[in-house]
Amino acid sequence: MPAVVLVGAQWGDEGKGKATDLLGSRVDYVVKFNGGNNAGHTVVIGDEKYALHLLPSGILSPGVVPVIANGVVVDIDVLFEELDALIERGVDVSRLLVSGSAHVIAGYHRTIDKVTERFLGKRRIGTTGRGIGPAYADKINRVGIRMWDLFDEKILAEKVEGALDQKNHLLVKVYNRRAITVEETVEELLQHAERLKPMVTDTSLVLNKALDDDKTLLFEAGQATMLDVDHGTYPFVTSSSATAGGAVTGSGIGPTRVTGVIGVVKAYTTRVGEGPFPTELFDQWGEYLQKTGGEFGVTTGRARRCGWYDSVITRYATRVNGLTDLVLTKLDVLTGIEKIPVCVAYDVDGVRYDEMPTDQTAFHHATPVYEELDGWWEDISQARTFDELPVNAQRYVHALEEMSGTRISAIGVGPARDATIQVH
Ligand code: 2SA
Ligand code: GDP
Ligand code: MG
Repeated sequence: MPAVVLVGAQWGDEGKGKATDLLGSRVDYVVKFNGGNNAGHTVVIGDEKYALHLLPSGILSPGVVPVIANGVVVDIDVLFEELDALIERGVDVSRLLVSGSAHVIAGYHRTIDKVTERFLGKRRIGTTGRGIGPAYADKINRVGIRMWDLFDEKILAEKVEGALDQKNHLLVKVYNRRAITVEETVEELLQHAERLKPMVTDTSLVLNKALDDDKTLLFEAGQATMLDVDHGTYPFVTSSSATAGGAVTGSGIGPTRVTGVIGVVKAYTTRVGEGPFPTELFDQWGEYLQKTGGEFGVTTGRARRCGWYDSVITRYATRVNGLTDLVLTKLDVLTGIEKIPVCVAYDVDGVRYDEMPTDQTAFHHATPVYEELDGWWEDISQARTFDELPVNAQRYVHALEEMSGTRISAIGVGPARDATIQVH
């Protein structure tokens, strides 16, 4: 009964969508346990390219049961937009299950997300503007709306009233916006309630039964370790638990049932949104990685910030997630660079740090200590075994493996499903 968690080891967009899709043929359930439609996962199957946001990437694998678990925040309009777009492309989405305990993103969450960012000015987080933070804030503040609430109009109206109480005060008095009415929100939320009803269930019960029946489960994280609300670069993080522990609270399975944790890591580093990033490049190499790697946000289209590989981050991700394996992606993007710098430690005001400083002031002051590895010139996009990689590419992989302390079990050499080298 394997239950494997797949997480991003950096700041997101490591290629979790592709990795999930690859494992899709071997699993029975793919579970999204955190975040919402802030995520952007790209899956390339033959000539077809899919960009998934709210739906788990496993929805593209025939026979897999995709699950949106309790830890997710759901924008119902987006859910149906995404489902309809997939149906139009011939994808069978009929097995989707949604947790009744998942929280709802309402129009007021999107509004508050946007006005807060504007209000913060240069202290802004650089959110995706999808209402994620305000929806989680309501959850923690115990004024959230859950899926179950949509099926009792009286309860829903009461809860919406409670949720709007303080928000309207803030919107009108602080942000100079109009008040949002209970009626318009209830109407918005009930729009798809009937269509939603058959999908909504106790997904914790479903998943535990599946484990009892020896089914295989894959838990697909949105965002990544460095964006985790506890373990990331707070406050420049998302509002959910994007690390492996989040799979447990976010789905209602016990920690003893998790059998493996895969970290997905890019052969270099990217970040979208604000916040510290020690290996960020501001020269032609940053531009080179951005262009060659096609580094643009899948949800917002924003250009991603780019930098060299940072092994301090991967060591940290190994530790806080308990990683058992790494999937290294985008190795092909590094082809043609004579010397590839890799960050092995930080210098913080003259002091060397081999481990991640969790004191954010120190992290903001961290400058990378680089080691240079020899590059390769051969096109590696057609390599399908480790031996087919040029010696220097093999050395690069082994060096990363050693620095992170986790074995690299697969290597991505292109966006397509088959552009992958299985190592273990
Ligand atoms: P939010 O909207 O509250 O979750 O934003 C908070 C921070 O989390 C970052 N974040 C992301 N970082 C990388 N990729 C994400 N998904 C999209 C993608 C992003 C896009 O796949 O490209 O299209 O811009 C994602 N989602 C959230 C965000 O940038 C903030 O730093
Ligand atoms: P996710 O959020 O972690 O699922 O990643 P994204 O889909 O946001 O971004 C990863 C991007 O890299 C997508 O455009 C993928 O198609 C692409 N990709 C994934 N693996 C590889 C790889 O090994 N090589 C190349 N060149 N592209 C890859
Ligand atoms: Mg992404």
